[in-house]
Amino acid sequence: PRDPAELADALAPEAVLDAARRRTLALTDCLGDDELMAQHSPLMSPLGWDLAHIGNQEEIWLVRRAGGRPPLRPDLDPLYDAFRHPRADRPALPLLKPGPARRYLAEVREAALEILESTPRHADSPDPLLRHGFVFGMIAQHEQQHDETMLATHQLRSGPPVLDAPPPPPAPADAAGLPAEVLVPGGPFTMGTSTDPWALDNERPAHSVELPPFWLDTVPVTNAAYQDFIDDGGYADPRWWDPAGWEHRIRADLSAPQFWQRDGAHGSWYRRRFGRTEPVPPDQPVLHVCWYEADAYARWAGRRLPTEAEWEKAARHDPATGRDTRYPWGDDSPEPDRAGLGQRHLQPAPAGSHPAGAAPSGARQLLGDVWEWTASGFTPYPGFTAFPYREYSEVFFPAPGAPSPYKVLRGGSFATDPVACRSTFRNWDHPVRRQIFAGFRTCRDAVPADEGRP
Ligand code: AVJ
Ligand code: FE
Repeated sequence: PRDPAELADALAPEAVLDAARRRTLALTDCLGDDELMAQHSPLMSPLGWDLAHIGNQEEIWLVRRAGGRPPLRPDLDPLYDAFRHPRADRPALPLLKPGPARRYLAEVREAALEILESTPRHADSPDPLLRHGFVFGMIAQHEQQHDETMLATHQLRSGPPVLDAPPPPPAPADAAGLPAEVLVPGGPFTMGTSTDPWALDNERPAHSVELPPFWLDTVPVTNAAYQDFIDDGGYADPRWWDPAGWEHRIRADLSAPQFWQRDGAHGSWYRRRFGRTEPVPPDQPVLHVCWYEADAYARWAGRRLPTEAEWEKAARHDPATGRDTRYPWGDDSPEPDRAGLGQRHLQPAPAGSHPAGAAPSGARQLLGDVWEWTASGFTPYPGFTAFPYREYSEVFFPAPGAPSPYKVLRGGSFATDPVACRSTFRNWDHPVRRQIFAGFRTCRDAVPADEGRP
């Protein structure tokens, strides 16, 4: 649906809150208490911290703010405030053990559902938090975002596997014959949104952006293509690297995507995935590369990363109708045949999958499978206002005119839930980060003679 009210109805707060909770429990019920309270990487919280933080945010926003009820556990606020304690310090805090944390989440959820039932959520509600049920959608998205983070923690964990999911279907028959790149015609499009009922503050407001035409990879860069970069000495040649990226590549001794290992100096590549070692599938999008690696690959290929605006235009603008839609394929919801989302598979689908989710240009997999690094830093749109809390986005923006220390990622991954994914959604991370489920695609400027070509 296009109409914000219809969309808000379709989004169904109770169903998305319930789906988030089922995922949260699946990611935490599979481990014992010691493992839940251990830190598997200094970059990540113990899973038990994420668990209670999810409940604490829900208490703050749904029980106290939306419901106007007195606090259930005000003593937990400082423990689960992400800004008060760096991740590395969290294991030493007097955190709730998993049993009490699960009971706390259930108690908060019971209250939240009562509040949901008794709270009017119409479009002209005097409280902007309640309009179209925004705050319920915000909390469902928050829980799903942590579920993706928790899945990244699982990937970093060592020890026997505890998660399993069926493999994605093989690539469709036409995948091998797709053109390498598609043309995105020049002209204006609407970036961001002022009407999407559950869009977060950094996606707002809508504004027109004019772009020259460009050619975009039809699919994300694959493991096979990335191996060509490795085999061609890409990691040994500073010409391809951003100067800060080269310094990082030396210091961190990068030589392949994270979790890859080779069978001898010239043997086949294997990867570790949720506790199992398997051959690297050549036709899947490359995963677990940092921004510097993506940027170096693009330069080696004679191309560049798309800007955030280019990515969004490719993912929502239809030149035939002039409309800017919620998803690459239009405004209908992300069914499984359109996008690899929601942790249904614990790996990306092969490049060229999901023809039903193609963009008007023919580009595939803009949504789902792997987050895509863009060339852009994370900065506010013109007219940005923090809503409802500064710590979601605003504190990550640089001072006006200063460069951002973060790079924007777009499109979501196999680990992202549909409720937390749309063509306007913005994610960001440090350019050195590799544990997130990120890959990339490349692009190049079109020359005027290209316009009008298919
Ligand atoms: C938007 C994914 C960068 O995980 O740091 C979770 C989402 N914000 N709790 C993050 C978030 C507050 C955020 N990212
Ligand atoms: Fe959070």
